[in-house]
Amino acid sequence: MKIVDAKVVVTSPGRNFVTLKITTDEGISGLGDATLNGRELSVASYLRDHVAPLLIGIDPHRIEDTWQSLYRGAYWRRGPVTMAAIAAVDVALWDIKAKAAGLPLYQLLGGASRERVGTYGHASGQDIPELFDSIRARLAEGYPSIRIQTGIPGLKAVYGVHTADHAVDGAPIPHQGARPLVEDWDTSAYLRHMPTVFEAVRNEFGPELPLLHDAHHRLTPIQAAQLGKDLEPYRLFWLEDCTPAEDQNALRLVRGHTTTPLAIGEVFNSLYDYQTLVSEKLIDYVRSAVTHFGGVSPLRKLFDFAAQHQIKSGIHGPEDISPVGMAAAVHLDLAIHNFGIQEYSGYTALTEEVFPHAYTFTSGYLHPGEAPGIGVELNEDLAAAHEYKAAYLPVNRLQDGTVHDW
Ligand code: KDG
Ligand code: MG
Repeated sequence: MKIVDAKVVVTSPGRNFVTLKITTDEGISGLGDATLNGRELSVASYLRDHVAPLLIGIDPHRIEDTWQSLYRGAYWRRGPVTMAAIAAVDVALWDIKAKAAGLPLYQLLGGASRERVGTYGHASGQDIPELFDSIRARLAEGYPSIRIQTGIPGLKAVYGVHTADHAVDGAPIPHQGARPLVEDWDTSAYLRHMPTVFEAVRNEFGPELPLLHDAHHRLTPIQAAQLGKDLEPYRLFWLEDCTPAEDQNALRLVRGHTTTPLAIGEVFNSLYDYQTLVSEKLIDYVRSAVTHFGGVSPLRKLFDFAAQHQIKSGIHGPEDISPVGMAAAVHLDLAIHNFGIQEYSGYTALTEEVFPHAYTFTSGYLHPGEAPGIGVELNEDLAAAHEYKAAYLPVNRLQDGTVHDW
């Protein structure tokens, strides 16, 4: 079998997605997700201009060799753009291999280690009553675990909380527009408020509901240690991204002070980003997505490394991972032994139409389905009808105007 075409499709059925479609001379094609929120066109160009020409004529079954040649052969290693592009190739080749074998991808990864894949959904509210309503809505949808985010008294817009009036500083509607929205932040107010939120949620919903929280890289190590200690009575499933992700040593300090479980890694793109964290058991869950970590091949290696240290998976899965990236994640989730949880917030109806898929979401649990490959199609006509629209993640500023981590 030989690759005869590698095509990049950028579509925006509500938000931007970058998809790679690799076609072979035997008529089998495979899809990979290369979406990088807010920097989509750079990955599209990397694939179109620098990777696609290298793929033509090669044997799609040589997944590891192709991965290594794209990684080592470019000389410039790692980084989100490179690794999202390599991820798309890797997943498209796994899709082709599994289709050629007539098997769903999870069978090639060792077969099912469980019957279904447990997820967590997102609940948020400007205040506690609104948060309670949102938790009730997620519970009604069947989610077994819930991430909670709230507004902070005195702040207008905070990560994870969707407001009707998101147009802070006159910026256009959320996500779409030529410039990012600006959110505001006050770490002391946040640190005072969060324990009261968890106390209220535990009082209302009881001790059993698994609760997660994302601090979105906003704390110093000692602030994170303080928050972890303050949240210990509420027995979180995990506290995510408590410090900026680049500094692995920061987690050593946090870990030394708190037993609140820690998750990190959605912005990582290499096994090397985890070397200290995993080998010193400084975290409990690895958060990387197939889409941003170079694909199924390296993520599988990360999970095996993590397993030696009793660390579990918690694959990143918000709406900016396309259904192609989500499908690849669900196959891995089903197959690996050290699965922890899968983030899943669903997609708009239009996105589901652009990417019809075999995976199912039933009462809070995902299953990859039995279609050969990863089990996702791309409706190219519908994709073409929804062109790329410039859209950016917000930036965060302290109340004196200083830029802070978002
Ligand atoms: O593109 C950035 C988002 O994926 C991120 O903000 C979502 O933190 C996130 C999460 O945990 O889903
Ligand atoms: Mg996160």
